[in-house]
Amino acid sequence: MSNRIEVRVPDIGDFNDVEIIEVLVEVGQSVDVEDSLITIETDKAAMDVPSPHAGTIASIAVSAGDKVSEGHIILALDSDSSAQVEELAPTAEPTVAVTSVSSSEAETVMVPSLVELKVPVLGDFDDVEVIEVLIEPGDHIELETPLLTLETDKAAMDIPSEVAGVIKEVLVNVGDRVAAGATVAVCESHTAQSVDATSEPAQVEAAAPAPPPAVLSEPSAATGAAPAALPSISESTFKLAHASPAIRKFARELGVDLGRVRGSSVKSRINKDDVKAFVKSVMIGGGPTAAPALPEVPKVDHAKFGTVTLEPLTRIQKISGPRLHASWVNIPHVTQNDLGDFTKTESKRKAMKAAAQELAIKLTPLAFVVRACVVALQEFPLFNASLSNDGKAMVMKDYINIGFAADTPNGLMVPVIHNAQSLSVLDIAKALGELSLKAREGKLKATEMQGGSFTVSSLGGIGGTSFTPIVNAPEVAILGVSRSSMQPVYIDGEFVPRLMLPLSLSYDHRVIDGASAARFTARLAQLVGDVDVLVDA
Ligand code: CAO
Repeated sequence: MSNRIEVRVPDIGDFNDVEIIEVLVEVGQSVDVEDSLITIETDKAAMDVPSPHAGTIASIAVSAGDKVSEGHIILALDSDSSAQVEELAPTAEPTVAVTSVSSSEAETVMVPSLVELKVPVLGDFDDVEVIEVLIEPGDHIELETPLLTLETDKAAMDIPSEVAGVIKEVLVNVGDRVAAGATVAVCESHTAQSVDATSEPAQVEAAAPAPPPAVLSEPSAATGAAPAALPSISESTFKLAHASPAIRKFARELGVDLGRVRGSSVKSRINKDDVKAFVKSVMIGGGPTAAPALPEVPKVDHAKFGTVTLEPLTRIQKISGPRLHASWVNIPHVTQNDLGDFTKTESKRKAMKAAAQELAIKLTPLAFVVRACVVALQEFPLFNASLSNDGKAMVMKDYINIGFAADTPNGLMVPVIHNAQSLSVLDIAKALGELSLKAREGKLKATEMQGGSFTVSSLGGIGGTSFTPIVNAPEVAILGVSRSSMQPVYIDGEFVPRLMLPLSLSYDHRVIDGASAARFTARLAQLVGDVDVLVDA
């Protein structure tokens, strides 16, 4: 004989007459504990009713479209031991989903127990940093629900739960370091146990249904607007997004392209709230985190047209590429071009060059340009500022830290000259030489590439007449310098030969308007020729 169990609608909060939108099982089907039986929908959310026992579906008492309330019989289930069907009134205990009665001596009940959730063996790693805690007390978790994200120097990994249940206590915080075996949380889990049916009836509990999912369509319902479609996932940008495996899975479930989501956690890592905020902003018709869908670049099988070889990107290219791309797609760029009369400054540079060389300093035009930028930035502090993370304010800085693009065998690097406001042209030239040497040798420290407030990209040693540098976000402006050349300039009624230096200022048009940029660039053009200010200041 089998043990027949009647499965009823569990406590579903304040809802009555809730519609069944899907019956997920059929007669004769085998189910495991926690397998979903039906999906019901309230006006706030859809939720699945899980099976409290393993067994075979004997009969189904409901159909899609039926309205049910707590205690309503859903179906009968034959579990392994002998039994007879007996209908029971719904229990008052909130988490009771089903009661079972057996004519035999023993019956199976779900008994709660506290389980310590521990960090598993982490391969070669121990003492690993917790970068995200994904659970909190009261959370209902399933088998494999991610609990934490850990980050080694090689990768981020999620620690999944080995049991289903309810989190009672969380024992770690972001920033803690853990090793294999460390207890991270305590979970109340329910395990099947045989009890004597002749003894006092045991409190029979099954896990309550999972909490309702976030009601993502609510905003559009509230505004009355038709929900917008989420842009499709671009695998190339999704792959590059800074997010843990759990968040990637969550994003895939919702169809969210992580490449478009702005991360608000440490190091701009994307968390669950960022994904929800992105969906919300798309649903209500766009917002700061919603970007229009980018068309995909066509994928071509180049080998079809001849022999090809693959050369992997360098580590620096892998880092700088996504950053440049992020700046390019997030910042509305405008480039303002101007020419500075560099004639007098070049004469001065030549005059100073030998003395500088004795100090082992290579004095190039760039040092004068950087010095001119410092003076201009002191006069126009907005160009030295950043937009705050929430996009609601400008972060004004009392320091001027000039980054400069350096071409190295491994790719583009941007060392930073800190506190350039207190450096002379010679000091700047010395810093340029030392930092670019370190960059080429791959010896820059992280701190020597951080904290920039304005960037200069000079291609003057190579050539060109102008170019569009990409703003080094979160900075708001960048100066491109091209090669100076002798040009006829009309002064006091006649053309005279002058050494003209091309300047190209790209700026973030969200925070800098065109007139300000033209004034800043014009002032800079004036300053690069004002040798007295540059050298004596
Ligand atoms: N006009 C004319 N000549 C210039 C010049 C300019 N604007 N800028 C530099 N020069 C000359 C220098 O005087 C030097 O000539 P001498 O050896 O005869 O004195 C020569 O060009 C080479 O200069 P340099 O490149 O060694 O030194 P620098 O200070 O100008 O630049 C650095 C240093 C690190 C910025 C440079 O080596 C570099 O890497 N540039 C590339 C930056 C880059 O890649 N930008 C693009 C970023 S976006 O992809």
